[in-house]
Amino acid sequence: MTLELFPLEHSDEPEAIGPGSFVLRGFALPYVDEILPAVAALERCSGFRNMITPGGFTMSVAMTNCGQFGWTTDRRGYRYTQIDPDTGQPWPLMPIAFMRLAQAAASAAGFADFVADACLLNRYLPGSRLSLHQDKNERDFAAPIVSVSLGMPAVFLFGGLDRTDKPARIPLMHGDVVVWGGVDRLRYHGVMPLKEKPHSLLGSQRLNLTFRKAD
Ligand code: MD3
Ligand code: FE
Repeated sequence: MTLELFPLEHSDEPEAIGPGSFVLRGFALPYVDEILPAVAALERCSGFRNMITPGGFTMSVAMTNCGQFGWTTDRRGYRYTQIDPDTGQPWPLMPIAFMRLAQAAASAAGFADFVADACLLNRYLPGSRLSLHQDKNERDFAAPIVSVSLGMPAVFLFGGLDRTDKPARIPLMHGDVVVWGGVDRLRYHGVMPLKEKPHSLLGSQRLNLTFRKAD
């Protein structure tokens, strides 16, 4: 039997939170020094903005995208576009470091050959939240979604396939990566309002990068 010196502190193994979902604690840490300047560069082309839902509400999470496709919402609905509606230009190219991180994380969770064609970047400020929803604007639910958490910690809500299923609460910290696939791909999920606990590197914000195969 192996000695578990710090059983609650750390694990190098993917931690299953569902039959097809795995938390990789700290997996993105070696990539942070490449990711942050890349985010700063791409947001100079396509800046973070608070989008409007089809119901007319302004989202508290600010979003932008990179890659061939970007997720947007306005009064006309939720969809993926190749053009940033704010600039009239294509979304910024997906940085190579983003591609490598997404592919390595998917592979570590057992999803081989994941090639993301879309990366949605979510910026949370204290109080920002994401209410329970499903991600179903992608064409093919066979591919997983890879999400990277940076900056302030958040409590992720992991529900079921029915909106009324009671969600599990999963704390996500700076550097954590979650891979969501298989039978979990259409589970309801959300993020609790962000608490003010400034992060040493990112200050009073949380950044989440979600890699998808949209097309
Ligand atoms: C679970 N973002 O952008 S991680 C989203 O932290 C979104 O910003 C959250 O939900 C965030 O749509 C949560 C991403 C995530 C994405 C897809 C999922 C979690 C998922 C699909 C099924 C289950
Ligand atoms: Fe989502």
